[in-house]
Amino acid sequence: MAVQTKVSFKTDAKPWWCPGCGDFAVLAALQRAATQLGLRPENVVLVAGIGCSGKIGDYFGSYNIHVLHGRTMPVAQGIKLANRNLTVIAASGDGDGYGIGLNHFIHAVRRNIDLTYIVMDNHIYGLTKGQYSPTSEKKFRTVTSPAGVYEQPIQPLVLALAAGATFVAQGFSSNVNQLTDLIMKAIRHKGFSLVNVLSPCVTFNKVNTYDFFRANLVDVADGGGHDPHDRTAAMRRITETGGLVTGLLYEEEGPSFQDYIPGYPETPLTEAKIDLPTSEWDKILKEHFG
Ligand SMILES: Cc1ncc(C[n+]2csc(CCOP(=O)(O)OP(=O)(O)O)c2C)c(N)n1
Ligand code: SF4
Repeated sequence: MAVQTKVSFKTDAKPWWCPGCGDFAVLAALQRAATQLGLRPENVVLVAGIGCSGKIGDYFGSYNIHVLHGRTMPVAQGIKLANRNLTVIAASGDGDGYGIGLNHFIHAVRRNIDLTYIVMDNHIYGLTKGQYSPTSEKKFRTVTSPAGVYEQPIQPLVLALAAGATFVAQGFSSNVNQLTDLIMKAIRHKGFSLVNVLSPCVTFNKVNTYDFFRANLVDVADGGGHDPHDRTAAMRRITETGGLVTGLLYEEEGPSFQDYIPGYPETPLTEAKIDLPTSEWDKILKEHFG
């Protein structure tokens, strides 16, 4: 029997991110998590959105699809439904995931298909050079909010919990060990898992910096923590800390979407024999296209 050696999930591509960008740490944590879980590149798909964050797909050595802006969720869910044997991971920025992709995000959460969603949340649009995003704080001055943001920011962790999320965690780029652990737990979780990562944009966000997060973040265990199976307690903790809390905030075990599909556990769609006689195929074409 062939001995399988651990793989590093590295590629030859040279990261294009600005020196110091928080996304380097997210990549490192994801590579470590996949390696430590003993995953094989041929069984993993990374679905990346558009943004600096979306470049992660080029640097992570598995199958990778770089999809349209805001569309990681439909593609990731489709892949998992077609082939349950794959580990499906999606990666977005806060603009990609919580702006243009927000509607898909909410439905993916409540649908609870077994995949892991990593959102690199830098509170700004990095790729397009510094416009405010759905998670930008009020009064934050950017090129599109010269007098400061007027809008209330989205709180993605609470939003996910309100939509029925079964796994919600938050990491910080400066704590790769914790982030690796959270990603491993998220991948192991049976159902949809959200890992929001506070991942500083060192070029365009001079407010939510590494120093800002180091000074303001608390660990979920600080002060005794809360029961991670208690949705209301998790929401309270996030609200009380203004979202500045890292760790596993909520986890619920139970069936995921796929468990309800008749026949799904036996044969993945990609391996199912779907033979359609030409006569049937012609009939369908005629019915729909005349
Ligand atoms: C349909 C569409 N609208 C707008 C854009 C322009 N655009 C590209 S990336 C982006 C936002 C990037 O911000 P974020 O998702 O937070 O990622 P970051 O670059 O900060 O990692 C926008 C608006 C686009 N590529 N496609
Ligand atoms: S612009 Fe910001 S988010 Fe983009 S690579 Fe540079 S530091 Fe990272």
